[in-house]
Amino acid sequence: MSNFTITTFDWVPELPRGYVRDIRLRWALEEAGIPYDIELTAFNERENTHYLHQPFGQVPWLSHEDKEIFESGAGLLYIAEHSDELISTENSSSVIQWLFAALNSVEMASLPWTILKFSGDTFENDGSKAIERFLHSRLKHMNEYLRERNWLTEQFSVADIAMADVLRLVDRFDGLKQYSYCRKYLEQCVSRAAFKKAYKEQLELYSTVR
Ligand SMILES: N[C@@H](CCC(=O)N[C@@H](CS)C(=O)NCC(=O)O)C(=O)O
Repeated sequence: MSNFTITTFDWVPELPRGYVRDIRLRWALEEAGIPYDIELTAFNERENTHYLHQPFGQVPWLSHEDKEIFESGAGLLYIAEHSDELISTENSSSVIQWLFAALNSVEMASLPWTILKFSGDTFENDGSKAIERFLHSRLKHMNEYLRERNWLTEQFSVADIAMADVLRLVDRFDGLKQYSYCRKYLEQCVSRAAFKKAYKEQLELYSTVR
């Protein structure tokens, strides 16, 4: 099998290091035991060709054989198709629905909140308060769902990779304080060897390249 390649930025500011979404693909490939290469694309001066791979000028994208996939969620599904570890035929619809829930129900609420946090907002105006309420309305239900569960579906899957990565960013800004089951779930996810390796290697990349 020819190698998978993940393309990510050649540099990012300090704050997002460890949180660049290539980590989702690294993590999945590590879980699956599939070898992969990392290629770099310029962060500061995005070349026109970047948009041929990722129409929004973002990262990551995944390349394999004659295929190229942008959107980390699509990349996760593609990797799952090449591994029995990350999606099983009996529960694929359940994994797919939870992968979408991670990106379309939870990350949809968490991302505006983390952008406000990144920018130092103090959550005093009505707009910010509404975004905070939106996030908590999602976390409240996630916490309940995770009360009796180790993983989103019967076994660890790409949906857990997406959900854990979404929750990780919320946790970074202490947003999971009141959600003990979310915290326990996240802890279980990030204590996996595959995550630790993916995380370490992303940090190493940004500490050595410029
Ligand atoms: N929905 C996209 C989001 C990708 C994304 O936000 N990538 C960030 C890095 S984690 C990025 O490229 N940021 C730079 C930018 O938006 O210009 C995915 O999941 O792949």
